[in-house]
Amino acid sequence: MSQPTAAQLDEVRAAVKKLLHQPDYDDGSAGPVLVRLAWHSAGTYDVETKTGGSNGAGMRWEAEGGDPANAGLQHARAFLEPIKRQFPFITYADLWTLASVVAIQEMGGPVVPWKGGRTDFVDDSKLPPRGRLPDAAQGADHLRWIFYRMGFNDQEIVALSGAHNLGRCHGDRSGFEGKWVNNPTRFSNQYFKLLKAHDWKKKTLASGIEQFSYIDKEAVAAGEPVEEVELMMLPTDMALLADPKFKTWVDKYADDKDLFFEHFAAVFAKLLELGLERDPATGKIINDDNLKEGYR
Ligand code: ZEM
Repeated sequence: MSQPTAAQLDEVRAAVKKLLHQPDYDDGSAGPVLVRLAWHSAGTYDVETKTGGSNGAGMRWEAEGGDPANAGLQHARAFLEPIKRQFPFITYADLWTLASVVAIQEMGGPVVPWKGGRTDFVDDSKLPPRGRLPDAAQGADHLRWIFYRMGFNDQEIVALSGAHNLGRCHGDRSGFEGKWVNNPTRFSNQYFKLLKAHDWKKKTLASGIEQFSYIDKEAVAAGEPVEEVELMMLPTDMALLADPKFKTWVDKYADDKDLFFEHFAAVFAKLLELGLERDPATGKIINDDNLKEGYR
């Protein structure tokens, strides 16, 4: 099947923009969960075996979509389904990744370069195994183990983690609860600033899950409900502070929003391209088994 034209892709971008505003969902935007969908679609990549990655859109199958690590991402896929139906020329794998870069930009973030041409698996025979995505209950060693496997370095791990400016944790999805920043639908470097600024206290949820919490006591004294002003960090977020090499980058990104935006755009683009080899002249993907086998 031929690639969508630039004009067709602009129509898809416009449709994604329109869909972001969701007054009845979470904090009023589909943006954060769309970003997480793209991240989890790509973050299964393994440099050694060259398996996983955003190509194929494997989360449509139970083996990948039903991975507990992907709980909640059916909401993101459902948001995009009408767009897929309206614009059948775009593959799911392209749509999921394109939607994330549109969302990031619309939420005030950087322009992330995006390239298309991904195909969709026609069955579930090529899905990556479960267990390749990070576990938030772990520390710095685990982060390195997971992200080095994708081909990222320490600086890139910290830059990517800045996506936790967006969205929230849902008790019924990951077991963790709450948001990292006060305005979770606005992309910024606030996550790094707050990570450094506050005295984060360990908090054990009723489920027994441990996370970190900060409550703005002045706001509570001024009458704000605690649920509104409580912010959270995952154990893996705290690991960025505790590990001296990660901390260097937390400091830089907290101080310099432009640097963070520049690095985030580069590393998020790299994430979305994991596993794709392109012809440098045409940009066409040249290592896609789906294409070899005559799939679209
Ligand atoms: Zn997240 N992430 N993530 N992340 N993430 C959650 C939510 C979001 C980790 C993690 O366990 C969790 C990256 C890296 C890592 C987003 C983007 C990116 C949640 C809450 C958890 C538990 C899920 C829920 O309950 O709904 C861990 C351990 C990471 C290792 C560093 C990277 C990289 C991301 C993109 C570049 C986003 C946008 C959300 C918010 C989703 C939403 O629905 O609001």
